[in-house]
Amino acid sequence: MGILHDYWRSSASWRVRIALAVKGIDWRSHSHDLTRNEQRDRDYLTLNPQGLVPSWEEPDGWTVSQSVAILEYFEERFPTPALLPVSPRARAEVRSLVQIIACDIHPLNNLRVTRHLREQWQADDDRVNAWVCHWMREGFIALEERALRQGSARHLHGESLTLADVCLVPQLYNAKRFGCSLDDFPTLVGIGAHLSSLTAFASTRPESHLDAPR
Ligand SMILES: N[C@@H](CCC(=O)N[C@@H](CS)C(=O)NCC(=O)O)C(=O)O
Repeated sequence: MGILHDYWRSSASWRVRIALAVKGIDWRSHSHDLTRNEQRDRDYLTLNPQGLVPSWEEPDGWTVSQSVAILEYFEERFPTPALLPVSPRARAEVRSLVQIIACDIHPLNNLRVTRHLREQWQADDDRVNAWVCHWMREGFIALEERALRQGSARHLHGESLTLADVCLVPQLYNAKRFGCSLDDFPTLVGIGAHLSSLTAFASTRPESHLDAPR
């Protein structure tokens, strides 16, 4: 059985948990408490020198980090049900949506970035939240427009579930967590509501994680 090194509230880890559920892959969690900096423990750094979750570890010890690399690996190794469309153009479009979230929104709002803002630049909670919501908004403006243009009320791309949806829901969760307004993003909110009702999303949500505080 594979091991997902994760943390209950990590949105990058949640992406992977959703894909595991969609594809019916057996796994267990090894949780690293980010509030206690356990992602920087020596043992974990030997697995992932970057000291971030998630990482995916297979029974023979082979390990890969970076949520999108893990998602793409699952796609190749367990192709059905597919989370990428068939045509090269559609695949590129889905990957473009994924990268808006995974490359251009999430990294700017990550714990190590917000910690740096606090420690090096004396940002208080209000300033940190303003920073987070600014970058969230920038990305969501583009995603909302893309969602409107393609016209589905249930998915970020086309009429079936894709990696773009897998990345969207955890990012919307982050927006709510930081108190960022979603008023200007009704299409994204609607898509998020539909997706959140699906078992693969509902069963893997942060609050359902075994290590979430009760
Ligand atoms: N690009 C990475 C981002 C991973 C990442 O930033 N993970 C966060 C949790 S969502 C983390 O481990 N933060 C710990 C820290 O910033 O020290 C991925 O997609 O896996």
